[in-house]
This record gives sequence, C-alpha cells and structure tokens, in this order.
Amino acid sequence: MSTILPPASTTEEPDAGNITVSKQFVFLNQEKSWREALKYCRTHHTELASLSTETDYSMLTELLQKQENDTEGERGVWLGLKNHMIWQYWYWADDRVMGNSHWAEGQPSNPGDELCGAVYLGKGGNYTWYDECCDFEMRFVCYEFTEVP
Ligand SMILES: [Ca+2]
Repeated sequence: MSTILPPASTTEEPDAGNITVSKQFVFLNQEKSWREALKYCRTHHTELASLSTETDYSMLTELLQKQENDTEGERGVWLGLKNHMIWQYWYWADDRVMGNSHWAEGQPSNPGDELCGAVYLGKGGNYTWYDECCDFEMRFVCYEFTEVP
C-alpha cells in the first residue's frame, strides 16, 4: 500500500531542523608553533581563532582580559591569521579574507619572514596584532561552535 504525500513546501523550513549555534573562543595555556596550534584547534575544537567581525574581536578581548598574569606586551597569543606566501595578503584560517584589522602601529613589519599573526596586549589596554615568525611557540586561542538550547 502506498501513500501519496503532498509536495513539500519550499517556503517553510521545518522547525525540527533548526539548530542555533554560538561561536565560542577557547584559550589554550600551552605554547605551540602556529602550525601545531592550528592542528590542535582543528583536532580538539573547530579552528584557530578567526576574527571576521568586530563582535569576534570583542569576544576575544573579553576572553584575554580574563587571563591572569598577562603582562603588557610580553606574551603573544596566536590567532588564525596567516599571510599568503605568494600574494602576501592576510587571511583567516577559516578562509575568510581579513576585514577590519587591529594591527599594532608599524605592523605587519616583516612580510618576508613573519607570516603568522598573533595578538598582544598593547599600551592603553588594547589587544593589537603583530606579524610573527610562525615557528615561535606561543599560547593560542581556538574557537568552536556550541549548540544553544
Ligand atoms: Ca612583526
């Protein structure tokens, strides 16, 4: 016995299929090279921190402010910020081209050798970006998506 179903509506999405997710940054208090940090984030979370919006930047600032013993300008934190080796533009690890930027004054300073981006607490309490050598070992921030109940 067969039942003929009415055609599925193309204008209404079934509620059951909708999931609300929220992006969340996770601070990793261990030092790794940029590539190792990227690998870690992709294995255990979603991606090395990518800040495609100003909301992302605010969220990251809030997270970094909570970290203790972070002396001004002394310890960098890797972001998922990468310089394209051939075309030399900066992009995010999740493949988004950089929009608004928060480079520190005089940065990026060395497009030939410093191809990865990190954030430091700068003067005035703002977190600003620096290009750095990708082999440096630094703490890092990943992001992941969590389901909102
Ligand atoms: Ca630099």
